[in-house]
Amino acid sequence: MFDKILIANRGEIALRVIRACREMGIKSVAVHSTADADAMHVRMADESVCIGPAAGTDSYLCIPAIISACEITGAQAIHPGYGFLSENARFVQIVEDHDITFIGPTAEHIRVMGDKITAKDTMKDLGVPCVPGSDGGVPTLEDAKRIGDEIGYPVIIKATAGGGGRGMKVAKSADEMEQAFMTARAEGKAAFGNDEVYIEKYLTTPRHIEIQVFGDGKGKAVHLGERDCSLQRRHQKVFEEAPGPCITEEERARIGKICADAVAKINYIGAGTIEFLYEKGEFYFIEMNTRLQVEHPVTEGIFGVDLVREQIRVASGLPLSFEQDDLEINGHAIEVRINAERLPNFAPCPGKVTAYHAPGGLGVRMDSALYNGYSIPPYYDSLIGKLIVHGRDRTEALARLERALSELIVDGVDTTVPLFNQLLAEDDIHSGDYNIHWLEKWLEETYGA
Ligand code: MV4
Repeated sequence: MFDKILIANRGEIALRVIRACREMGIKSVAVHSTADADAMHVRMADESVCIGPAAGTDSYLCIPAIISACEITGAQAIHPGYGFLSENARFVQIVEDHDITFIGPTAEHIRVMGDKITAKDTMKDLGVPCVPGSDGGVPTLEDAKRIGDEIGYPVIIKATAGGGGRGMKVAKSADEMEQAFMTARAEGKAAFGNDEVYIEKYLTTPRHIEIQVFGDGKGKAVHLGERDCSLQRRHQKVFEEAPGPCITEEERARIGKICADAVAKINYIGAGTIEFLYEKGEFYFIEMNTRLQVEHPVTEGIFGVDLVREQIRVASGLPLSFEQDDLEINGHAIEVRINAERLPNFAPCPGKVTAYHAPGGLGVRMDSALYNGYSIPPYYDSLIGKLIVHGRDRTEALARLERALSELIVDGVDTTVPLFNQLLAEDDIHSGDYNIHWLEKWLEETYGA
């Protein structure tokens, strides 16, 4: 086992990893920008190193500075958290070339899953159900039109290097194909330097269901059920839950086994998430994320496992601490993302937090790096906390969420908390009757366009 791990991240996820390290008797090294000198992750780690100026590109994304911090402190492994360098295959290769262990998948798996066409090809070969569409890239407009006629409209054109909804265009009919195809290509080129696109049947009202998988890198893997992350605004998740309100035990077992078998077969190591669209009882693979996700705590809540601990274990060569048959779902968990943003436009709202009080009590977990008097810097993501509640069933979890939100105090900045109070008054939220378009429609009806 490692005796020192460097965390190449900030905020609540850096704390999350430091906590796992401390419970495992592993020393932690925080890295930080000049803007984060007073950040909680710096205070909570055993050691810290300043790696550059405020801008993320000059600090948390600066590979040479992070490698140097590892060498100076003698850290044997790097945990990347989410975002920043967590899915950067070149970074992983450099880390390994310096005889440092990357706590996550191999550079090759990150590369394969980072390109959506090779990801889909790989998953299809492994027996994972995919959205019907082009087999691979679509080089010309003529090809695109032929495929559109074959699979039937509406279709969606996606940039292979895309993500977060960028480089994605819907064509409702053949006469929209030229515009959609050209725009998707141009956006892929502009945003990612890659104009390769592929085409899928456009599913009109799916839910976003993602399966948590975990591999030991030696041909063994398990699944930890699904999360429903359909409540999103502009591809930013705001509310996530596990288990999915519409998924049966049989469906979970079936799709879960398909996913676990798939990642076992490629000797996948560490945490991964296989994303699906779910419509009319069918799962359709869209993408795989090769990192620990923001919403991992809802899975931890219902299975009672520490996913970061397992990441560290498998990275050091140990087996997972459980097998598939040991895993059993206990109750229901919900996470809401608390962002320093002003409603209704979700405009970032950095600034000084004049008062902070975290909720507590049975079934309440608050993952946040806030403290009284902390100044939220304007340079990074606006996520300032995740409130995760657990109950014996969904009804209890929703009541607990409402109760915990009533205890939370964040003064001095605007947050997304009022949004959650309003959502908790909606029948569709209580019945679980929502899809990927529900929140944007609701925001439009509630606040106007
Ligand atoms: C789709 C789709 C409908 N049909 N693919 C959006 C981000 C990217 N990860 C995939 N996305 C979608 N792919 C097909 N074939 C609808 C979306 C989509 C979406 C997916 C998940 C969660 C929220 C979404 C919001 C808009 C569109």
